[in-house]
Amino acid sequence: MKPKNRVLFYYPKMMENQYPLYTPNEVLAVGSVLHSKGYKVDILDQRLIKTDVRDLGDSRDLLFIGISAKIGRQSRDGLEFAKSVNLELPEIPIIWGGWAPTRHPGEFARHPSVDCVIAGDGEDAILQVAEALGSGRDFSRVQGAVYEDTENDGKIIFNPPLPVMDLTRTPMLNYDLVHLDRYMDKSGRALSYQTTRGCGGKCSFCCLNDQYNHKRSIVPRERVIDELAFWIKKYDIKFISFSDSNLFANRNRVLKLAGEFLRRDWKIKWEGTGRADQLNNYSDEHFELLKRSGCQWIYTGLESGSQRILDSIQKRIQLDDCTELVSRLSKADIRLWGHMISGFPDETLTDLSKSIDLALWTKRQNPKNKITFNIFMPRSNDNLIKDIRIGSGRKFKDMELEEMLTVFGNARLRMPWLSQKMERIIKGIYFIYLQPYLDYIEAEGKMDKGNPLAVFKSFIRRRISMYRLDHKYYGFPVLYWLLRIRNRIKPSGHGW
Ligand code: B12
Ligand code: SF4
Repeated sequence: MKPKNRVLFYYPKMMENQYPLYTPNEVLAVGSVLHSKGYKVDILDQRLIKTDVRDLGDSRDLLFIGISAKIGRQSRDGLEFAKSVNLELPEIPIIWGGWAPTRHPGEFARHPSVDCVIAGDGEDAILQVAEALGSGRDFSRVQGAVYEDTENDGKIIFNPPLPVMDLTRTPMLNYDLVHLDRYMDKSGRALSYQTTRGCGGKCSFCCLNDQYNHKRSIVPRERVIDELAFWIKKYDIKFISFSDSNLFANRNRVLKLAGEFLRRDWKIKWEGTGRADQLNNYSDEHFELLKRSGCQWIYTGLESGSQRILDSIQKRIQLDDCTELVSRLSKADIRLWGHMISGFPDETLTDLSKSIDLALWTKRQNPKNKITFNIFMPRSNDNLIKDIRIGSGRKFKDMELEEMLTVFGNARLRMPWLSQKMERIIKGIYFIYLQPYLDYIEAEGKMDKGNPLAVFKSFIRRRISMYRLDHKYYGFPVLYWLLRIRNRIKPSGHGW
């Protein structure tokens, strides 16, 4: 019998109708390593085509299936697929990797649809997995592997952890492994590219440092340019989404990259993420250079409009840094995409009001700016997480993996570190009031088209949202109650 040398990576869906859609770099990173060593690699991106296990065809040459997942919907979708593989192709091992299994390795490893978890950067481990399975060995020599020892009462084995990957050692991402034509932004064909890992920040709510231990790993600048040049030419790429958590940390490096985009006359658009304090070290001329080189969006964690909260989450940023950045980017005509979080343990109504004011102010500075408002979730090693529950259900610490995964983004999530009133207000703002108001500022009057009943409903919802947020009045939450009742009768994605 021929040795099995095909590996299939399954990249689950994250949300409905995701757009723009960027390349699944998580599986491309590990797939490219295997491909460079002669394995045949297939990538099934569920955001493009929904795959049923029966579509997999002949599985005789299939060594294993790899699934990548972030917390929430992606993990849930991945598990559904893994269960169907278990039923139809029980002999195929399923290996999990990515941020969700990395943060909850024991819980994943205990699940019957998980044969092994790779916790951490997967480039080295994936080869060790392929070699182990190819030669009939178990995972005991795979660094970073977490798995159930079936011969030892199902004990979970945690192999020694993986170091942060040295990005000078990784092979070039092989975008030929996906259909690049299908990854699009408004400007055209798009790819996602990571030039660094890690961040250097110390924000208490962020899981990045648990993973990278404050270390950064960097792809040499010359290599970034060579690789981008190769793919831009090959596929006529029009948009690059840099997926570094902190692209703008090293100003000289970024300015040199932007200068090179201009010198080579690539005519691309691009976006990246940075911290407000570091971005303010760029001069207006620097912003102008970034704009000319195609910089369209800068993402930043504004987190809160309250200095007290910024201090308590160790953001190590002054509120003035955030407002200064918003003003300067508006002047430079670079759009800002601010991420904000609400529901921190010591957050008061006054802090929350300041955040809403900052969100609305940011939007008014440039209506094309975007604000994403998130609800605070404790990190998996945080004591707060143990006691959270959904409705009157079990505590997080007693939940099995599948139940645990329903917690994220669920309106029925109980947040015991907040008063009931504060929890209701935050959910009302997150699920009902803020988005229609922000959209309205962007579209200012152009929104009312289509079905008259839908127009009327959205008009009412918007008016109520605007009244509440402008007057900071959250009493008598009729919409909130109505949504809860409706979702009890007809459950929606957000739970309620
Ligand atoms: C870009 C990005 C996105 C993009 C999606 C990327 C895409 N392909 O389209 C968008 C914006 C859509 C997104 C969405 C979300 N994201 Co996001 N995202 C990122 C970001 C910035 C980069 C990811 C990336 O491209 N990495 C590049 C690859 C090469 O590296 P990697 O992901 O670390 O993968 C390595 C290992 O994890 C491992 N690995 C990965 N998959 C597999 C599979 C196998 C089989 C193996 C063996 C190994 C393995 O090997 C890889 C190479 O070493 C990261 C932060 C970061 N810097 O990593 C956050 C991050 C992953 N996202 C995060 C979060 C929270 C989310 C959301 C849940 C946010 C939200 N509230 O909705 C959603 C997910 C929606 C859902 N429920 O499914 C968290 C993860 C938290 C967690 N514990 O899962 C991160 C870490 C940000 C943070 N600091 O909190 N995200
Ligand atoms: S600056 Fe951003 S990526 Fe860095 S630790 Fe803080 S939240 Fe995480």
